[in-house]
Amino acid sequence: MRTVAVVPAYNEEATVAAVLDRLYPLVDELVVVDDGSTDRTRAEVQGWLPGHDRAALLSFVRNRGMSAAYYTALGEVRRRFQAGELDGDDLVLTVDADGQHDLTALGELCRLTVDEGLDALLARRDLSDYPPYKQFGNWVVSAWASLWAGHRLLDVESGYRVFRVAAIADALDYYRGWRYSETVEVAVVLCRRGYRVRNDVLVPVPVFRSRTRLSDALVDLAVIPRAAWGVRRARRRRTSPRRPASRGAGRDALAASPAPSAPPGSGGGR
Ligand SMILES: Nc1nc2c(ncn2[C@@H]2O[C@H](COP(=O)(O)OP(=O)(O)OP(=O)(O)O)[C@@H](O)[C@H]2O)c(=O)[nH]1
Ligand SMILES: [Mg+2]
Repeated sequence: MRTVAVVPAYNEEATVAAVLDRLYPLVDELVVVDDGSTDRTRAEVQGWLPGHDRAALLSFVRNRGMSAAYYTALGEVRRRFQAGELDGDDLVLTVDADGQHDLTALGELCRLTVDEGLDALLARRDLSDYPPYKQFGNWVVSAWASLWAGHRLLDVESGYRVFRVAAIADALDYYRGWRYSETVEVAVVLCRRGYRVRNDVLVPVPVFRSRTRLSDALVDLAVIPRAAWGVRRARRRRTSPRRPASRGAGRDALAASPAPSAPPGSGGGR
């Protein structure tokens, strides 16, 4: 089982190299996505890369948002999975570049994912030291997401996550994400697709830093129903006898492919 870490970074010159230093020994591969940073983030990563041959840097010329950074890196994971370079049971880990995620918990998160046969473990950040408005916002978004996911989610905005490769590759067909919405969309999509998701494992948060705004929470609230409906619409299309043979053929081929991307409960899961 391989582990591939994805680290989106936007203007994180102060912390990114230290995060990569700590993360590198814990994983098999590491991909940093520099999201068009305007500070020295890219230079920091480029300076760090020599001697770390299991790591790679993807760079955007201009800032495209956290969701685009994730989508690009995870799309590459899906491509490698489809090419047979990664196994469906390999793990993808996502970690912020700002030092907000306590990496001493990473081994335990991976162990739980494997031992419990989970498709995704979204670590629940201990936000008790965060301001009340931030905790309340997180609670509202998580409660709203739970409603649409049909599964209790306790910190749906968490970017500290472990995914089984086959599950995340499948989920990419159902969302794209905008600004910060990738985290909430992928959680809802995975639950609606019937994957085994946990979001209750509490991890400490070593540093307080928050750049998200009220408008980001509003975007998240708006896209959650869209993510749930996207899964439902795709299911309908796939079962509809009136669907023209050529429409959506590529996606159908992926969903109909045997075991790896089929969710549990549909007959092809682990
Ligand atoms: N803010 C921001 N972060 C980005 C962007 N693109 C990539 N990132 C990275 O995405 C990760 C998450 O961003 P944060 O701003 O920490 O967001 P968060 O941790 O979900 O939210 P908070 O709990 O408010 O900190 C960090 O590693 C960022 O560097 C972007 O366009 N804006
Ligand atoms: Mg963060």
